[in-house]
Amino acid sequence: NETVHTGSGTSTYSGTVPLTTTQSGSSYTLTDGARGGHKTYDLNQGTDGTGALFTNSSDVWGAGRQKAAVDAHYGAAVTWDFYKNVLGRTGIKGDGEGAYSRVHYGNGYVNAFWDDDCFCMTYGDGENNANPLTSLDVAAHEMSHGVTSHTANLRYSGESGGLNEATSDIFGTAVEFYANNSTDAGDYLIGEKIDINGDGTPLRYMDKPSKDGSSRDYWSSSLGSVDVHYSSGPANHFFYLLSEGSGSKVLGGVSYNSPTYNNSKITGIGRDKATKIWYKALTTYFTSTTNYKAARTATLKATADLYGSTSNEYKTVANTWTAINVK
Ligand code: ASN
Ligand code: ZN
Ligand code: CA
Repeated sequence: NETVHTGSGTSTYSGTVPLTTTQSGSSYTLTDGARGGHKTYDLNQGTDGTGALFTNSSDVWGAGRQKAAVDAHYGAAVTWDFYKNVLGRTGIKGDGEGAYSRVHYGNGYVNAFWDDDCFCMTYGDGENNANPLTSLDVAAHEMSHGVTSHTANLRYSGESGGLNEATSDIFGTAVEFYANNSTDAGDYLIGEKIDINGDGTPLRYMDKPSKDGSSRDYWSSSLGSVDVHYSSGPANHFFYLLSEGSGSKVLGGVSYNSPTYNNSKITGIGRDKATKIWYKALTTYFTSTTNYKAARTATLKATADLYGSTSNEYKTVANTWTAINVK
């Protein structure tokens, strides 16, 4: 008889976390029976198939190869809970079906990815297999690619590709704040835990995306020709400005300083409203070819639906697009 259990695990990046597991005979597996049966597998440095389902003799996890799996299994659960409890979406497709995670992909593989074909997310172990790419914001970023695929299906190139990437950064960040984990309380940085640059700096910054050396802060006519992980910059910047406003701010010990294209001053409407506006736009008005200009129109429609077209929220959304040079 298989039963749903709450175990616990020592993660790589989020401290000690609860894990939803399944008891099978005298052992336990990383199978989340409360979230569509989401499973976590060990690829053991392989690059195809599912490898082995994580199995343990007790419900206390985190030794050796399990450590990255704890992050991945926890990240999928928190992301599931965020979509369900904050946005009213049950599972990636909204139908309650779980996905699965694969950890220890390849050798020294410095990436993580979502794949529509397997309906699964996969994590490398990073340089020298020393820093798995399993932090909570990265897990939520990858799982959110699944949500985008099954909603607006933003084409992964040009401006729509940048909006696709930004959608994953936006919800990855919203999940981190939602989790309010003691070692991972939430910030507007992406991948700050995985040390992908080897010097402790994050992969991306939402307050001022150009701090990474490649991302754009503002829309321009050349935006569609840059890599989608850099053309996401203006939309990430939009989300930061809409949530927190322009100028300097210290939040949870992190300093932010967010400029505007027209030197306008934006007063944020808060992250929760910004998150709901983006999600409503994504699931109601974005299409596979939505570009930045169309995203402005779509989020304004979403804001009118949620808060009315004479609301402060509506005016702030309009002013914030203008502040990243989308008119
Ligand atoms: N980690 C990357 C991402 O999710 C993989 C890719 O380039 N698609 O964006
Ligand atoms: Zn991505
Ligand atoms: Ca983060």
